[in-house]
Amino acid sequence: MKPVTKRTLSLLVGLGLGVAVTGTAWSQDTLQDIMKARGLTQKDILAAAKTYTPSGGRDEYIALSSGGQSGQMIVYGIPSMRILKYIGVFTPEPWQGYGFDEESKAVLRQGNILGKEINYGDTHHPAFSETDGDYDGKYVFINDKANPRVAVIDLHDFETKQIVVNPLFKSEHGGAFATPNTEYVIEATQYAAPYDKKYHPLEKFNDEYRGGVTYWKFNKEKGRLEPENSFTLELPPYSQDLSDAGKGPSYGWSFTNSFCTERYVGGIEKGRPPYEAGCSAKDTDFLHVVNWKKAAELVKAGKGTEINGMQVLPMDVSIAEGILFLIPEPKSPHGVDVTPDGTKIIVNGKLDTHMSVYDFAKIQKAIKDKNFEGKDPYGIPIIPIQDVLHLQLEVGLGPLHTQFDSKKCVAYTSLYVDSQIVKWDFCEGKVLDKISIHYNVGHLMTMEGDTVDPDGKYLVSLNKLAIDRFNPVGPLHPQNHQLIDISGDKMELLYDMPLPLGEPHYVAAIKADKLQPEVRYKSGWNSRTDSKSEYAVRAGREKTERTCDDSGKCKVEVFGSLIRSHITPETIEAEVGDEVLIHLTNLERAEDEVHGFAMYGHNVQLSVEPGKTSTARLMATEEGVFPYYCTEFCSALHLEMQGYLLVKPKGYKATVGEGEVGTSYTKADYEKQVKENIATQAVIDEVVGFITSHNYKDFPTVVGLVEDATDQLNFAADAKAKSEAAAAKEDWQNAMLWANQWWQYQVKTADLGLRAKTYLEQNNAKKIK
Ligand code: RUQ
Ligand code: CUA
Repeated sequence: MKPVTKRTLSLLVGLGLGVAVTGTAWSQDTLQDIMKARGLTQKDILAAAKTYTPSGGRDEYIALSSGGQSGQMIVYGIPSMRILKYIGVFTPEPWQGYGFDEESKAVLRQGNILGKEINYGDTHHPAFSETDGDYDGKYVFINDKANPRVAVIDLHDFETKQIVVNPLFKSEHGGAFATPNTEYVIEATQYAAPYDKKYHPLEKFNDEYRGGVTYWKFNKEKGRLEPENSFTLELPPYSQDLSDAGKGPSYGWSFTNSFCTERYVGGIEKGRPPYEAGCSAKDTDFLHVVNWKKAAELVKAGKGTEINGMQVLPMDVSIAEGILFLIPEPKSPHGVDVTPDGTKIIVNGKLDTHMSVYDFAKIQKAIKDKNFEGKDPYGIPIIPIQDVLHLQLEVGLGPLHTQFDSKKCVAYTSLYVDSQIVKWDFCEGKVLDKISIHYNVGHLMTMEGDTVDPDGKYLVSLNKLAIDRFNPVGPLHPQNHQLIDISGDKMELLYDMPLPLGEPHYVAAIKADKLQPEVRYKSGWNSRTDSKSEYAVRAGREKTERTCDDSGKCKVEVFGSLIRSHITPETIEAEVGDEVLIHLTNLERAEDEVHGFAMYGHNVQLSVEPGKTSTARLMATEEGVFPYYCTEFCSALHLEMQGYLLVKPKGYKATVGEGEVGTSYTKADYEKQVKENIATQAVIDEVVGFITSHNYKDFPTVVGLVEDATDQLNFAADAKAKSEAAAAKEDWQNAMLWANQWWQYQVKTADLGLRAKTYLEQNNAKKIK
């Protein structure tokens, strides 16, 4: 194999040269020159070394970020801060075909509200599924504030699998939070509203408007939320906010804070002071303390009331059964966070400069002793704050959210107004360090920082304002995720990453090795239901059917395939008025090759990853010619991966003869092509010889490539036979075209074979014969 030998040789030479170049290009002088030219300090270089990930390198953590009002999620690596993927969740995402193929539409449309298609979401808080309070790498949940919904994303393929609509709430901010074994995913209301869908005047706010917290039951085996096994705790019309689930000693309990417990109703049009004044008049609001384990048992025992199909535990039941309590918390707090050991609950002041650390054991004692200072207007017992506080500590202006370090008692809190992160000790009540960020930090996140076992190492500050940090791109600025090294005593700012997709509220990071995403689907797979697609097709079994019902309505149904580099079928014929269903299965078995499918004028765009079956549905309302093609540059012949949908007028009778299309070919053309094919076959044989003489079966990637190559080689044999049959009839036109097709398959075989060979060489495959 000459070309390959040459390549291998040049690779070796390249490596040798690489060493030599390393010696000079990065010598002291050169580095200093670059530092000087770019105005970099020693500290900058150190920060760069901590984040720079050489080509091919991997990140230690994978972050899943809310995409804010883009309704998507953002996946990026830490410490490199390289964006890896956007995941369509509540919003159509054409690259992934999300909201364009019928399979994903079925998921997106689960999120319809009042019969209306909702095509965006205001995503806030991603939550990883947990086992024993630690991330297990299986699922991630995300909520939608604008239209109270929760979505499930499966981490085996990073696709959205389910959307559930809260049937009671009209607004929701405090979701999604998982309980320690993902028994439930917690979602709390924000702006109170009546549970029913009727008109109720604002004057009836106290009596007919309600807050609440929903516990969505999660089925871990199926990977789906179960609305029928979920329940909601009815709560007063306070603006419930974030929640956190207890763990360790506080397992079975959850904590939800609130603001606007004044139950203020604005109306500046009527001369009333605005919401912001009326909602922050009191000095304290309420932390809701809920025994969710007992609540679930009560619902099971039939103590709930069904409203809009959901089990609701009325307030009087929760009060009588002793599962719901309130504790005052300083003025309009924001996040509530349970410490990793589950003994303390930390409330962030927002309009108060203090952090309030509550002691769970003291809360339990107060409940046991019935030590209440009174009741709220709905009869919920109020636990006196001074009896359950561990401590309060002044940390700065606008504390919003807290995350934890691997070091015991160490927490980090975002200070929105000060634009700082404060590191502090929640056991002793000491400020340890502060660092300025740019600017207006909302959430912050440490590695696995809300689990029972935080990793420390890095912190990401999610800043709302990126003004002056990046090249200007108009009045709408990106957000700024700043990476901070927290491994030492002092926090060190390492990197600024602009995030140009909505306002990401929260992000959670998981150790990368906990994720084992698949590289391809089982053949003929509906990825949204995670089951075999009824429309899957095997190679050579592609077909198109046109059927009409008694009313004369016709349907064209294509069971087609995609494989380098053609779409089967290459022509689809329909008549005006037909419904056209195009099911496409990607037959590639190697890891990489996704094919797309786009068509003129019909809003069709599929992403068909290896093994996947996707369906495009369209109505042929107009006659015409509609080219379609593959949208991924999948091989050298990708541009030729094309075809036509021909929509004929109704009852169209062919009047034009078949005719000759394109160029004519001669016997000489055919013979020239055959000669080339024979030479190509020699190359293939050599590559095959190399692969089969090595232990390629030990490499799943290579096995996939070999399977795909074998497919192509079989297609080549078929085309060869057709070309020879045509040549026997001296039909040089078809003989030449089929000979060329035979060569196309050979090229694809060779391409796959060479990739397999390179892989074997790079991974030190052993010679076996
Ligand atoms: S919130 S910036 Cu939507 Cu989590 Cu606090
Ligand atoms: Cu498939 Cu381009």
